[in-house]
Amino acid sequence: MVSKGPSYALRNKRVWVAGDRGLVGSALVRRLQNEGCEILKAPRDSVDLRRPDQVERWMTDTKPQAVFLAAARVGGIYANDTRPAEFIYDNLMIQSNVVEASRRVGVEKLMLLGSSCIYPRLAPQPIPESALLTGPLEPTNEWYAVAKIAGIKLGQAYRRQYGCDFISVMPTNLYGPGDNFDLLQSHVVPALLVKAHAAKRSRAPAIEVWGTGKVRREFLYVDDAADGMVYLMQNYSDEAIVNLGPGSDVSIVDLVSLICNVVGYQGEMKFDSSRPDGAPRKMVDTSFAESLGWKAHTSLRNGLEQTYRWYVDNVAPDGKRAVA
Ligand code: GFB
Repeated sequence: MVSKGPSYALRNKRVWVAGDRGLVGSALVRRLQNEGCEILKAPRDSVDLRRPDQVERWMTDTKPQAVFLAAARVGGIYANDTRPAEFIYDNLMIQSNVVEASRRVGVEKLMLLGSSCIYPRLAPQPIPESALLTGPLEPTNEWYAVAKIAGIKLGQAYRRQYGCDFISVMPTNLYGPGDNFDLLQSHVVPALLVKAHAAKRSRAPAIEVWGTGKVRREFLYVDDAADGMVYLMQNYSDEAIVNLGPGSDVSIVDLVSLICNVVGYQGEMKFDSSRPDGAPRKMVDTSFAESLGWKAHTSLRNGLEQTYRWYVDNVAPDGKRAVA
């Protein structure tokens, strides 16, 4: 039986969002604005989270009481597959340094962020938290997954040996404002928004879609993810990991159709089967998070519309920022 643990209010606390400029970190900063806490952000030029001395100095100086570890080396299927050393080394170092320094400076509560790719490639669907370490990983992201599994185990070990209140959440594929729209680094949602937008502007007859388009993914809007993380930080305290997702998935073909509809592009899809598909499916079982009192609420269409608007306003070469 998992205990819910006492409520941990963030009000008036010093809360460090590690990775505040990333997709998840920036959403956490937006969400935490409602909690009446002091949000700490580490300066990028002087705090390299891969360096233990720099992390410990920053935490000793700033004394955070709560930490969201949203900093990570992340990327889509191509980036994961082609830069395995960075994905395993950077993530192992960032997690180890922040977890150990959190123990040393007496952080009251810390949340580690994992990913649904920690589960076996052929896990039962929807994937329960108990599927962790029950089978082989998806090869295109095993380096990242191994690092994230080590992060989970690190948090659990510190809870057992030192009594640290460290918890871990496993979100599904995330998307939203602040995402990375570089085609060689990005995940499928930002990549297809960029491609559909460019094809619409140039009146191209088709856009390129990697793989077969038959695999399925579950997409969680990043502001929902941040809401779930803040909720669990305040209401959950135990060793077991917690899945976060909207509770439904979609094939890549259907996702791309929806993206084209949101962008207003009416051309064809051209599938590049020389590119990998990755895992056939990875939809998580969210019943544990629901039993703790949290549920996502943004529909995929609504989330894509908001993400597209943000892309046009902030990143697109022909967008407002470029014009201003
Ligand atoms: O989002 P994505 O890169 O990550 O790819 P994964 C999802 C699916 O979309 C794959 C297909 O089947 C891709 O082949 N896809 C189609 C595309 N067109 C494109 C495109 O233009 N760009 C991209 N990126 N994909 C990641 C992991 O896997 O999921 C990470 O590599 C992380 O470790 C993340 O866990 C959540 O879902 O396949």
